[in-house]
Amino acid sequence: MLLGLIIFLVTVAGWGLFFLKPAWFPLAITAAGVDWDNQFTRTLWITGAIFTAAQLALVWVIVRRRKAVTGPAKPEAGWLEYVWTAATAILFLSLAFTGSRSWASIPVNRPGVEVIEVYAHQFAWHFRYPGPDKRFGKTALELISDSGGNSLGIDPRDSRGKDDFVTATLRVPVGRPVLLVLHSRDVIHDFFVRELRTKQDVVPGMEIPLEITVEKAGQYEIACAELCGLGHSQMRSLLIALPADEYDRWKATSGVN
Ligand SMILES: [Cu+2]
Repeated sequence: MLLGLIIFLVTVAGWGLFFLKPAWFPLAITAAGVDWDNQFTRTLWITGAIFTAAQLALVWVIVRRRKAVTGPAKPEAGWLEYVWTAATAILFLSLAFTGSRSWASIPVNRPGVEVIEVYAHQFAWHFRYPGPDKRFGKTALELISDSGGNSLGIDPRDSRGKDDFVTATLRVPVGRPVLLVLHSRDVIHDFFVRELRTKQDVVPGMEIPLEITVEKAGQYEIACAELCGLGHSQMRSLLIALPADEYDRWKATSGVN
């Protein structure tokens, strides 16, 4: 009986956490993020209902067992096994299908989208903008010099890079897509912004594209979500989403930041 009570209380506590939401996600700031949240909520409602039904059935069985059951055991209902196995399979496949549809809606490498380069290294983030010519200058590993103020290894001989500028916070325009191209110069890092609902590994030797369209102005924390060394917990920056006209003004005046 005590066990039945404990199971019942655990179930009620589960409902409480779901409905009262003492701790929950911050609001999503992209259309894709809202879509994933809806998918998550749908999944939680369905699995929550099944969880509740299963827990209550368990409580019922525990309570009922106290009234001594005697007599010959009933034969098992084989068809029931088929029913719940098939129902579970259909349910999970439909959730996987709707989920994969919403994941597949992420755009990849569309032409004409503004590119911003993201550089991760132990233990900081840098962001490079191409300047008015909209082209990035070359970079080279051997040119990297933290003490010389060139932590990305930008090649000063490449004229395309003359107007590039590098910032310590990531500014993006609201309502306009930008393509982040992620680089790491040392170990694996992970670009994580809770409000984007996105975690993307940043792998040395690779250029990883990540398109985002932020719909809500504000400041959001960028954290590294891959344990990358002793300073990992300090590896943070800010994503600042500005109204598009303000962003354009900022960019126009940001040869030096
Ligand atoms: Cu890290």
